[in-house]
Amino acid sequence: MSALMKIEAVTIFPDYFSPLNLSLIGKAQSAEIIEVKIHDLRSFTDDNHNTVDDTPYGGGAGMVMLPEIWGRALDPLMVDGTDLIILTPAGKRFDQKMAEKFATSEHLVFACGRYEGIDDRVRIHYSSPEYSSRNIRVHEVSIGDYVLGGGEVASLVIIEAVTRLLPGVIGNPQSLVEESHNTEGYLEYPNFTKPQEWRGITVPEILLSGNHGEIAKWRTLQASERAKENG
Ligand code: 6GU
Repeated sequence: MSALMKIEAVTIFPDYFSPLNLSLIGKAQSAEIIEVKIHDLRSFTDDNHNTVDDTPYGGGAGMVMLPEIWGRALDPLMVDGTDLIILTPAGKRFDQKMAEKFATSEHLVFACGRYEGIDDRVRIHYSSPEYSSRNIRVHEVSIGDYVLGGGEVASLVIIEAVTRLLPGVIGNPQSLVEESHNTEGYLEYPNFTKPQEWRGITVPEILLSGNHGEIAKWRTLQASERAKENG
């Protein structure tokens, strides 16, 4: 039996997170494997316009999110053992290995900034010894080399990749075992199901042979062919 993982996100667009009530992640919530809580950053403002950003010191395009508002939102979430994930295109590239590491956390907090980002003092503050001594770690994470409008979709990507690794989320845990045998963490060979012939295309004969040794060899070869093509 594994402990409940708490997942929280702070965002100016809480509605972006409604897909978390669907499918595998929705079920993981019902099964109390994860608990999800979304916080509206604007609820921590105190001016009439609910301001969350301002122009950057030093000039330049875009707006930067205010550290004071972020501090108010994040302070109550920073319990011992928290992993604070700051989404930014300048962050460390998210991959399967990082998903596996986050899957061991008891508490993930996603700070979704707009793409120009959050005042860097927020990262600096929560990275200080006061927090690291309480087992609170800060991670700047990107999901790939392209620019999104904000961190919300990136957070959804990470939450889905992490949640499916938690015990009890995937119906057949053997699929996770097979994935983990692959260095990249996913199946790389092509798959086929019924019918044996579709639109004149037949399933490779070897897959019908029942010879599991030969099937494994064929799949390895196919995987390397595909890797060559897709780089
Ligand atoms: Cl985490 N944020 C933004 N704004 N753009 C991204 C990203 C994150 N990852 C890739 N592009």
